[in-house]
Amino acid sequence: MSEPVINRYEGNPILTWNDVPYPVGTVHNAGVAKRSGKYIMLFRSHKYNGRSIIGKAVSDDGYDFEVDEEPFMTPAEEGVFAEYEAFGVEDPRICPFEDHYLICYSAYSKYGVRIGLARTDDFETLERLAFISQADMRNVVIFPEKIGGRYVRLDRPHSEINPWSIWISYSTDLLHWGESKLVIEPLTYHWDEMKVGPGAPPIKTEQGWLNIYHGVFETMAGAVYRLGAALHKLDDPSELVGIADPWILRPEDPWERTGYVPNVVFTCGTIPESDDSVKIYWGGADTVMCVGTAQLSELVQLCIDQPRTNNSSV
Ligand code: BMA
Repeated sequence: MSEPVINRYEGNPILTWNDVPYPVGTVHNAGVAKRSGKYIMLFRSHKYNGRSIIGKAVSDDGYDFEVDEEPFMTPAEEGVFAEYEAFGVEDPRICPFEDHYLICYSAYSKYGVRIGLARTDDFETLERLAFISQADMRNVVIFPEKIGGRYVRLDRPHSEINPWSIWISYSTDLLHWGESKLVIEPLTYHWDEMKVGPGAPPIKTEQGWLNIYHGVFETMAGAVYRLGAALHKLDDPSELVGIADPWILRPEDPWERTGYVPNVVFTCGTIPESDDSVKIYWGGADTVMCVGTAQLSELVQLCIDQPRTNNSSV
């Protein structure tokens, strides 16, 4: 079985800390959106004190990005947001919803990591709306439309008992979430046996919601982060059509295998195009940004034709 459902762009890495006009040590785990024909990337960077901020870069073609002179989002300086963002803001996911872009980001503080929700219409100004989880929660993506009259999200609470898994939650106002239910568990002695988490916001296809997620396997040389694909039912995404058995991307290029955290490919965003192709963006080794393309129909078919046969973690 071959894995090249994703074709790496020959110009990778497409963005590094050298492209950033203010002092940072990394450029990774970026959310992406397409607005008025331009590709907007919100990327995470470590400052020289090890804490993270979010920068913005813009491109005409999705490959060649230019970074703004100043960071897009830094920890809030007052109020409740300041208290819970004191250690940094990380891993933004841009979730298009009607005329807005909802941004789910990880807020770190001495209390742990929780999810902040912000909104922008133009990527010039940003409005923080609320924290939409307690600690400890990471990796939240909001579906691009209401399902059954409610907002829906995939999320990833931490648990000491169950391996870290992908859950689904619902809301009527975007701010209060509940009715949470586990949907994808890591699978024992599989490439994602240690933990899984949502990656990019789900993509609507005729056969279901395509969820490109990350899975982690612990080795003698540390954890390896890869990407996988799952297909959720359109009218009830708590039900799965199938979870592809093989991974769709693994650390392979030198800048994915070595860097700040070795052996990591980690996605926070994709751009589905009108011709069935999808641009998938990922951080390499928590250090640089990369991109590749895949055919949406191939990813969907992989979930249907090569599903896991056993979905239990034990
Ligand atoms: C996860 C998150 C990501 C990071 C990954 C690999 O737990 O912290 O931001 O990319 O680890 O280090």
